[in-house]
Amino acid sequence: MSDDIKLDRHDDARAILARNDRGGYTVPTDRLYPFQWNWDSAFVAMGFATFDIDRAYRELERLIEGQWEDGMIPHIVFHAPSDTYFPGADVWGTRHRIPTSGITQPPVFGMALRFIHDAAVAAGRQDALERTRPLFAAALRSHRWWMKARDPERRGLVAILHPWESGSDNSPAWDEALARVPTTTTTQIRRKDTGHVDAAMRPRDVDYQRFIHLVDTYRDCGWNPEKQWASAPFKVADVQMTGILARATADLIRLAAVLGAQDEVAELSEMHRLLTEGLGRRWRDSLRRFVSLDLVSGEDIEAPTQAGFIPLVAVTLDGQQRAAVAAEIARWCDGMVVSLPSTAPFSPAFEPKRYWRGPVWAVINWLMADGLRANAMNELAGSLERGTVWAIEQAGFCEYFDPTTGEGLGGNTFSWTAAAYLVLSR
Ligand code: 9WN
Repeated sequence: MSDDIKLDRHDDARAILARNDRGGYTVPTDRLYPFQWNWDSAFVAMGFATFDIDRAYRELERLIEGQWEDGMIPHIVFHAPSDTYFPGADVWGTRHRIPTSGITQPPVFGMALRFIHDAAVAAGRQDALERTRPLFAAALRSHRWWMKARDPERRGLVAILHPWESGSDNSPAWDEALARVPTTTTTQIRRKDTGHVDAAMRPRDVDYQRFIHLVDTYRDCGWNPEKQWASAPFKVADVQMTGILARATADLIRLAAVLGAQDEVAELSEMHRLLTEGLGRRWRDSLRRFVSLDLVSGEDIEAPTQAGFIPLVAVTLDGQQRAAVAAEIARWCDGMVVSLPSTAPFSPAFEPKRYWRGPVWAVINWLMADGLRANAMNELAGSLERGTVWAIEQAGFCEYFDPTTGEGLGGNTFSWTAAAYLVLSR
């Protein structure tokens, strides 16, 4: 790695964010994803915070324009029409004043808010508290929604009702649970993604049939959370989602303290206790990682995906667990040009070019490095960060990378890859 030419791409990264700016919010990339996506925007906001605090706050402010009355922050906010993406606003049929999708995505929002607040304070911004306060209120409402709507049985684990919610759409983690979902749809499927990107790097048609079957089902529930919970044919208590929620909750506790919101500190601390205890019960010694729970079958989901390590952002491992995680990650990285593959290369499900079934994602490495560092595994964290920066410098700001070759894949000029570069190469 050290023999390659080192390229400084900070200016390029900022230029990508500027180019994908649509007026205070950032699209993930032009055409392929022409709206505001929830967790993309949270990562992007942190990227902005490295050089433009106002714009960082603005990204989150625009995202919560889509927040529902019940507190959910939708996974897509359709601020302006575009016909280059399927499924568009008409398919979702939701009733918010700005059209949105009807499902959510990982709540990186709380993490981003703390990151931006700290950056604002470090920059000596007098208006930091004033800017942070309403966003904190929105984040708190969304965390309450998560606990109520997605952990009604109080397991200390939040569930996804659609693979798109996980952000890891066609991960092998969902294969068994998704196989139970019928392929019939009332909505006509008109994929646009495969017109922008090679179909071999995208989810398959049968995945889309099931994705849209789920959208049809929940739209028929009028997007009511209780009805959806009762009729969901796909329901997974996801350790990646829960890990991010728990970590964001810890970040909100810190912000609540700074804002002098004592009742909220207590409320969030209870939430945090529930979630970290829930995660603790999902650790498996034999697999050397955490496992999600299929709430329809009651079975552990053992497919080896990156999700198994994400709880490190929220939980403190003991010495034995740390050694186990280090050994398991080394096994996944063995022989790879770029790590961490999103599916273990020794798994039969591994496909190095197909979306969430193998490729490396910069924002996943960002979370991984964060979690490893929080667990005092600094060397491994540094190596994942350097590997990510190197991959971007060699291949560009691609959506994801082939771990076996380092080739850049999917969409180009990707906002969250640019944000990851800005943050990880600081
Ligand atoms: C569906 C925008 C999003 C990311 C997801 C990624 C992909 C959408 C799609 O793109 O999902 O939400 O149409 O494939 O899987 O993580 O937020 O970049």
